[in-house]
Amino acid sequence: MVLSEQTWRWYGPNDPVSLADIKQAGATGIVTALHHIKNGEVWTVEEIEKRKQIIAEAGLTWSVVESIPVHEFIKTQEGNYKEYIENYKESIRNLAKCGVMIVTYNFMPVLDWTRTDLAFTVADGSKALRFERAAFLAFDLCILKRPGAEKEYSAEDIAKAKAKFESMSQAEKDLLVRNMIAGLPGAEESFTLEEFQAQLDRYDGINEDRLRSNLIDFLKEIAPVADEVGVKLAIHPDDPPYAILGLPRVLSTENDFLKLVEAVPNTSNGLCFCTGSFGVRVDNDLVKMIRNLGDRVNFVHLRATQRDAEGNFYEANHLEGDVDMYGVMRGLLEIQQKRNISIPFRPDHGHQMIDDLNKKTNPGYSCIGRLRGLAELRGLELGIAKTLFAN
Ligand code: DNO
Repeated sequence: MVLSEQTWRWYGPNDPVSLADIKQAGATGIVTALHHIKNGEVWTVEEIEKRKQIIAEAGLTWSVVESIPVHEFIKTQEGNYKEYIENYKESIRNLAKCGVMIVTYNFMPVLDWTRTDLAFTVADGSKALRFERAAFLAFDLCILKRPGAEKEYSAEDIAKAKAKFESMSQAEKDLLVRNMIAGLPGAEESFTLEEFQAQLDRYDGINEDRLRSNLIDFLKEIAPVADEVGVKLAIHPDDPPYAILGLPRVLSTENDFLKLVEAVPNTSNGLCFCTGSFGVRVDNDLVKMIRNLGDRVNFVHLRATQRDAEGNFYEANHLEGDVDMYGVMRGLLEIQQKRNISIPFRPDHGHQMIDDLNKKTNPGYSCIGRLRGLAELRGLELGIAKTLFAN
């Protein structure tokens, strides 16, 4: 019987959640990145070894990189992007030399994940991350005032944006701007409003097809290197999984991923199956997806989102919300038996709760909420595994 490797995202030595805490949470693998190295530069063997050592001293293993960021110039194919691709290959080779064999990345233009509210109080008093569509519209139409944005929305949406904007205090508006563009944990960039608009402008003339073909070009370069050294790649889906702010998106559905595999069939070309990101779309059937894409799933993020009819969603407890976590876990277990390998998962995000409510934490990455998530997910996995695949 093959079970998942249970991992935990750690932001490095400055993370308020320590390696000792993670050990007590029961995870064995660490998911981390060298955030101090500038986006686009090579991760040297020396720097990788240093980090690996710190993790090993705590009795843990660096199992997954999340993420080597993809430089914006690679996404738009401008400037010295070829040099950045060469650097990326070098980082992959160096990680392999150190035995760190799974590399997560994403290809979302400008922003990594996006939320409007980082402290949404749910019924039990804990705090969750939330995407409120009206606030998002207010940001786009009334704060950023993105040129041409009104043409992309219905009259109803525009009215919604105005009503929301007018109901907000200055402090609430400032907070919304910060949440949107100041960089959530793991995002490598943060911007002022002017810088942000300038970044959006770089994508003028880059539609979905063009972005996809740039991604395929990038993969055609890095996948053969990853194949050669035995590294598995794991692209993270778009979060939220649809176009925002006039920017194209290319990894929001099963079909999006299949297009990548068709263009770049290399064995290293794989997916980070994130239930929280994919799960925001009603048309993404997660249980079907994990079964269909299972051969290419190299890493898994488990969390549940709760949608409503207005296009809002918040992050529910791991076993609640719209995600059929039982079905996904069962699918994950089946592919692990079939492939006879242990696939790492991590409890993705968690509510800020109990003592963490009084601490300064990384949004989504406080300790106790993820501890609850890991415990629930681990129990779910073991329960299904013992029932279906005992011995
Ligand atoms: C959010 C995360 C993202 C993700 C990156 C992968 O919590 O899931 O930051 O790590 O998009 O490159």
